[in-house]
Amino acid sequence: MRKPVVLITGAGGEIGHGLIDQLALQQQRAIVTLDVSPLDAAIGRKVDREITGSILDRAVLDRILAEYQVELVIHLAALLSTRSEFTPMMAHQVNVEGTLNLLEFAQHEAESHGRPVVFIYPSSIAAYGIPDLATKARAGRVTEDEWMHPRTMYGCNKLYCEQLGMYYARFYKQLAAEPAAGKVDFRCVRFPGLISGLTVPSGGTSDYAPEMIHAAAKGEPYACFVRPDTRIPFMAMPDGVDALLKLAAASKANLSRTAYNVSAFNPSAEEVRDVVLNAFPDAQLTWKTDEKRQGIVDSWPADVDDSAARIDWGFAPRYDFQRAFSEYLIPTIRQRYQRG
Ligand code: AKB
Repeated sequence: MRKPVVLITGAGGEIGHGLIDQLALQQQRAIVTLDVSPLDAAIGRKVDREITGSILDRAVLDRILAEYQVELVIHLAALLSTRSEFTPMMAHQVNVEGTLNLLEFAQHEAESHGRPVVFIYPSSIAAYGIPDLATKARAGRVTEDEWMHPRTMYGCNKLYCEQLGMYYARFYKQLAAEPAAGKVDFRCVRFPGLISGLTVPSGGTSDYAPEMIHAAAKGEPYACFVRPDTRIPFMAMPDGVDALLKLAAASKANLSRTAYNVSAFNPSAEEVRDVVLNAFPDAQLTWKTDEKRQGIVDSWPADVDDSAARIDWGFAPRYDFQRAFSEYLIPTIRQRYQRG
């Protein structure tokens, strides 16, 4: 008898750390993880099975299909926006072909055990593309169906995979003799910049905010690569993890869409620097704009309308800007570096 599980891909990444902690506390399903790198021991010991392998390796997915009854897929494996700009073909392979492999996997799992598989997919504000700063200012709080003209490979990947997920959920093999759609219950959040106290940021263009905090806590100088007036939406990682779990547990009847905006606060880069300096007065935080990365962040919205998530499945972030820093980020990151 195959044991029901939740499969987490990219489990060793920034979201995975907090997610595994929460899933282990919930104890609703056994936890199986798939990542190209071994997990940190702190989270590895909380999972039931840790598989080191690639989402591009279909033989690995076939083995998981044979061994487990996967009821929930949380697909975190991805190359983020900055890294994807340096390796666009690899980004397409991992972000798109890897996601397609997982959607096929979920389809076969659902066909095998006869119940839909909930597929949770973290998209991003990178799916948006606003042409210039004047338009960004006029656009204000962007809804899910506006400005979907991404300017990065990562944003293109995320937007296309949102559409792929909807295809599997609603139209998969629509010309077949037997209906095959509806077995993958695809659900997606468009994350803002996520800031974690537990992990060091890697490869994102929104990473200037967490990089600032980590550098200040380590006593290292940091030159912020965006202008002081740069403004995009952010969220503390615990709220990001809670959003994924809340969407996964939501009744499908309440979901009016497959992709939802979520956000919590949208400070300027200067406001982030001010709150970090307040916590670390000796921090050496300067400005050195990288015009190319600035262009990416300027194409992302200053804020998003997340009312659909709040209405449909009760999204409600715990941390506003001040609390995110005073109660979570500063104490967690300070402790991280005091431990050494
Ligand atoms: C990135 O910067 O690439 C990510 C994102 C905004 O999705 N953090």
